[in-house]
Formats: sequence, structure tokens, C-alpha cells
Amino acid sequence: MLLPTVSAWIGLGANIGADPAAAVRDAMIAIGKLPHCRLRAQSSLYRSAPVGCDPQPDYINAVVQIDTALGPALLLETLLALEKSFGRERSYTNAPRTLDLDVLLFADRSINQAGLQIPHPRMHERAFVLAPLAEIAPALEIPGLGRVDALLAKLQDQAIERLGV
Ligand code: PH2
Ligand code: MG
Ligand code: MG
Repeated sequence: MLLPTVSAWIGLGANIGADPAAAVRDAMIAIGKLPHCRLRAQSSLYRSAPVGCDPQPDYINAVVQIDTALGPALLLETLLALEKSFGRERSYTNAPRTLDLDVLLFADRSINQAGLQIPHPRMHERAFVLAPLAEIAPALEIPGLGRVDALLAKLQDQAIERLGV
């Protein structure tokens, strides 16, 4: 079902495959071509140490802002299909991945359904989300938690490096 167009923010991550940075770059382009979605802003790419999982390769992360007329559930379904087309396999929780696409924020909505939690429940604890998000939307409010730049300032212990776009 098509709805009034709203902004959504999507987190991208990849840490296995032939070229994770190319996968993230290609995925940003592919997101802009999804039906009823338009790319509004994209962050640089960031290299980050893995957070909250067993030792695995460093990640390439980024964030995009889109305008979309898809509802949140259909947007998520569409992004999961795109992950699959990039070779994503789901073997165990937090397994290394060729491409991860997470809906971080959807307009100013809070949603708590099985499989669809918005804002993303751990985004405010993760520099690999907040650093790219702060680049394109520093003053954005995460519902119930505060501004992106203020939340990022609390995470200076997490290793992250900005790469070229
Ligand atoms: N994704 C995870 C778990 N840990 N760490 C980094 N640095 N980047 C990620 O994208 C990431 C992670 C689960 O989605
Ligand atoms: Mg994720
Ligand atoms: Mg995911």
C-alpha cells in the first residue's frame, strides 16, 4: 500500500565478500532505485571494529536517507530482498555478512512489532550507526533518546574511521 511520502534512514553494513566497500556503495545506488523510494542523502563510508559479536573482520558501514511512499513493513521486506540479492545468508545471530540493511528510523514513528522495531533498538549505542548518521543529520532526534550528535559524543571509545565516499 502506498502512503504519503516520508523520510526514512537506513543503516548499511558489510564485512565479508570480495569487496565489502563496493557492496555498500552498490547497495546505496540500488536503494535509490527501489520502487517508491528516492535517495535523499548518503554518508561517507566508515571502517569500524565489530561491536557485540565474536571476533570477525572489520565492517564497512554507512547510512542513507530516503524519501519513501512504502510503509515500514513493506520497506523492510524490500530491503531484506535486496540483502538477499547481495548474497546475504542468515546462519546465526550477528554472523558476518555480505550486506546488512537496517531500518533505523521511519519518519518520527516508534514501532514495536515482532521483526520490526523502530527506532532500531541498539542504534543509540553504536558509533558505526551514529557517526555516519551524524554526518548527514546531526540534529535529528531519535524518538525518546535525543539528538544524534549528542548521543554520538558518548561513544568515543568505539573505534571507527571515516573513509572516502
Ligand atoms: N552489525 C552488527 C553487529 N556488529 N559491528 C560493526 N562495526 N558494524 C556493523 O554493521 C555491525 C556490528 C549486527 O547487525
Ligand atoms: Mg544490523
Ligand atoms: Mg539487519
